[in-house]
Amino acid sequence: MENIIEMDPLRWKSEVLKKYPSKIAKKRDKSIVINESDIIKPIQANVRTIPGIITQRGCTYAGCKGVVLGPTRDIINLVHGPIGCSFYAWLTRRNQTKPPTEKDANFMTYAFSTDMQDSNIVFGGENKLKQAIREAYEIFKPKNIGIFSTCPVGLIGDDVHAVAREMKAELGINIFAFSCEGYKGVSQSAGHHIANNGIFKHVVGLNNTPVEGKYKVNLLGEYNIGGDAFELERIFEKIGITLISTFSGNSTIESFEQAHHADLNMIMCHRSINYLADMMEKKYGIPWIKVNFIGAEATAKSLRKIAAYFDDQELKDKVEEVIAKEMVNVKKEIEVIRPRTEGKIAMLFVGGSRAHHYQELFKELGMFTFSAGYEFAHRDDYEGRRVIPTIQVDADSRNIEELHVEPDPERYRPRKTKEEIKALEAKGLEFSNYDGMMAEMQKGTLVIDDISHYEMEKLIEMYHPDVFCAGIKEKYCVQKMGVPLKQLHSYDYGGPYAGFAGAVNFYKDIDMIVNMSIWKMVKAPWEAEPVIEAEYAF
Ligand code: CFM
Repeated sequence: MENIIEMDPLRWKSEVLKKYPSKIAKKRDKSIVINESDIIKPIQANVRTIPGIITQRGCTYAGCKGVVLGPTRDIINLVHGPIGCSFYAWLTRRNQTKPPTEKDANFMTYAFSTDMQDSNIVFGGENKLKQAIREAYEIFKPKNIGIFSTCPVGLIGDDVHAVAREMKAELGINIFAFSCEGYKGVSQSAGHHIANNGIFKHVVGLNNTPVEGKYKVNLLGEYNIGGDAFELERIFEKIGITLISTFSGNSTIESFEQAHHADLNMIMCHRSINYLADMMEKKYGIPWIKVNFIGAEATAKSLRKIAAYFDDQELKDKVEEVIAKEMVNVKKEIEVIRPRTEGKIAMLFVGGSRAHHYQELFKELGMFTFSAGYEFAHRDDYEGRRVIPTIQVDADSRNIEELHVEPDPERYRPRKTKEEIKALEAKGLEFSNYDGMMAEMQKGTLVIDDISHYEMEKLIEMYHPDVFCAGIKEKYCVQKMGVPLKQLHSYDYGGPYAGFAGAVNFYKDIDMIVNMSIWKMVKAPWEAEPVIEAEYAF
């Protein structure tokens, strides 16, 4: 493992801040933390991006339409707005889906848009939206239509919710709308929250037909990028766990309607979906636990948590049996690969949970994550949920509706008694908690929220990591500096990386990436040619 003292994160930080105008330096200072691990330091997160720093972030519409509802196949996700918003959200996130038969609804391959024009902006777009809904219904006969607002919709004041109500009555199918205008929050994170509220209000609980199964669960915050959900479904099936719904990888609205029958909610990506878990607990009495299926060891640990929760010997035995079987191949592969990846350095800058979860896989490869950060996560994703009561509510977060949820008079059913919960907690099972990323990172590592392009360049210049993980916007800039970039949003068309089979895929891909000799031949501009640097002096 690297000697972190020698890596001198303090020098990196002061060099970076020195370059900024003082006001910006002051602001960035709070978002760059040298980790302590034993004491968790506060980090500034979920605040407005500084214009011009070249953020990695996306918009609120992206978080609502693309991220949370995007992977659900039996709904027409109709974008109310200019065509670009729809075109650039058209399957670019690479989530996959598998309808059971060819006859089952799957609208994911389409892009639906009202294609707003200047005249709609001036005279209003509600009629065009109604027409689009009627047209979509006539052609596809969907059972559900979701309407997604883009920036101009909020600016001109189209009432998408009234249109949804009217069209729902006219067509007799479920139609609901999201006020998820791109500017609604400081990032896609606001869109997650808006999507959670909408699904909770308009979908969850609609179907009361009982669901068969001994161990009934929902998986929240798994989006089937690169087929991750398929691998997890395979594992659950082997064990005999009934997965009612996944929010929202390989999912259907139909399955969300029955989600309230589950006895346990598991949260994978805490950032994007914790609201739904909280609301389902309040309304229906379903407890939630944090899980992570990225990493073979992490997968085993999460499976054991499920078994501990149900506290059933048969399930515990089955879980152990499956882990033992699956680990045979994992161990065989990692033993060969690890000597080649051991001690190498990784950096991870991804949206809101992968920058944490993927550190598990790098650990298994013997690699060291020296720097990591989220694009848009909140302080709780860094520091743990205990800081939630202390997070300042600002104008931007106040903008997002907080639903008031009460126990359902007929359907609220505590899944465990208070005593049972206490006994499980005494055995180490944690409920409604997430400790965040910082607690798991080493002392002296660099945690950076909403990293700027300049900071990214500086990381590469000073540390030359063996692999940099981010997305397509960063990929080619980083690679031109001689450092391979692994996309952790789209997986560069690889994957799955979740579960046991996924871990092995990841080991192999990273082995190839960090040991490819081509990178030694690429020189960054500052290595290849002399650079003249100048500074203003006031
Ligand atoms: Fe959750 Fe995601 Fe992520 Fe995310 Fe995303 Fe994504 Fe992501 Mo891209 S829901 S926070 S908004 S794990 S699309 S599947 S990869 S930034 S780290």
